[in-house]
Amino acid sequence: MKKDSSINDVLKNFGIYSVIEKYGNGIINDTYLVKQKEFIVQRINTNVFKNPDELMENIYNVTSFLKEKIIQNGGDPQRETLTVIKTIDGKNYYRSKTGDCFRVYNFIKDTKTIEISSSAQDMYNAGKGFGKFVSMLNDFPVGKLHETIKDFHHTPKRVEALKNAINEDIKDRVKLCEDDIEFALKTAQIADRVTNELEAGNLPVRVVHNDTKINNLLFDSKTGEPICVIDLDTVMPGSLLYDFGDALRIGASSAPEDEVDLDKVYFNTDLFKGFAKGYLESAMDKLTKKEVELLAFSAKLITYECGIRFLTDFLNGDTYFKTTRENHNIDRARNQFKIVRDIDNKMDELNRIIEELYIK
Ligand code: ADP
Ligand code: GN1
Ligand code: MG
Repeated sequence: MKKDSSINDVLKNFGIYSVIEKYGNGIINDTYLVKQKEFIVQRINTNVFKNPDELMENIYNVTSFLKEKIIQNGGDPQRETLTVIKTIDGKNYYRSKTGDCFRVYNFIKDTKTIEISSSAQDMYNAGKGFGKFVSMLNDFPVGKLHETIKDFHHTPKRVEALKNAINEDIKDRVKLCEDDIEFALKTAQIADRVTNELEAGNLPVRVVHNDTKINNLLFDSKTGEPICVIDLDTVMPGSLLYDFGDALRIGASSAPEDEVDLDKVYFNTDLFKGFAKGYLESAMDKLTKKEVELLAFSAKLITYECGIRFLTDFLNGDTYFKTTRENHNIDRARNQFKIVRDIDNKMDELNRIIEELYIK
């Protein structure tokens, strides 16, 4: 399925006859807006998500669970979580003859996404949104979830993948990024901190989102209040620290993750504080002492992890993340490493902010 026009044929399988256009800025799935009736249709990236049945079962179960919670809280279940539109034969997604997989959600109206945050108030709202999400899923049965991407946030395994890419050097690109590789390998000593604590049972395994990029949250376009957490492909068992850190990776950055002018790239402690305040207000009662202790560190860890994922993809020939220019992935990696360095310089201040916000 290459042409957007053929999306109309796909939509007939959902009983939808309408006009479509490309939508949003995601870099994994292909997202379309269905006009008039207002649906979102997405081609699932099956290179990334190998088992669409399990993936969609997760999303269906999680959104059904959230809908009940939202109703109990007096909210709007059509607006505050995604609604999976079934195919005319009752399936969670449609597989075309060529093997492409498509799903349809209700389009959530009067909302906006934030690509790069500029105010502590936006980040406070983001923190509330993601904090509420983890809080509402606190009693979702973890064992019911499939692992849609194995070891997604297992940072030490991401380091191993980087080392393999360096050794294989299939695109002869190691010579283009020796300094970046040196930084990545030197910093790898932080990689196992969270996985070790999880394995030792010192951190709880929870149902978490795992991809809390700030544009995976819809905000009310008028009030700026957080409305709906989207992009649920990676909802899996994991640590809440992954969500906290990942939201700050872009959310508290002064620039987009592919900004090449590194003088413009730094970690904004006011944005961090805004997010932490909102997150703790929504989820404080669920957090353990150990989790709180590692909140600031998690921003560094996940930014490092994302940086080495971009670097690995660059070395492997840009096969995972969508790229729109030469060197896109190495630019992203350098940007992330700049943030890692800056977080490191500001770590004492970040920990102090958390201490002040956390009410024991
Ligand atoms: P990707 O995995 O590629 O990031 P997303 O699921 O995040 O895909 O969707 C990409 C973008 O499409 C989002 O950032 C958001 O702007 C928009 N979007 C996705 N689902 C909806 C929805 N149900 N209602 C409104 N906008 C949506
Ligand atoms: C991808 O799907 P999207 O665009 O929200 C990626 C995240 C990365 C992010 C980097 C499934 O997020 O893990 O942090 O890009 N998602 C997947 O921008 O790999
Ligand atoms: Mg997304």
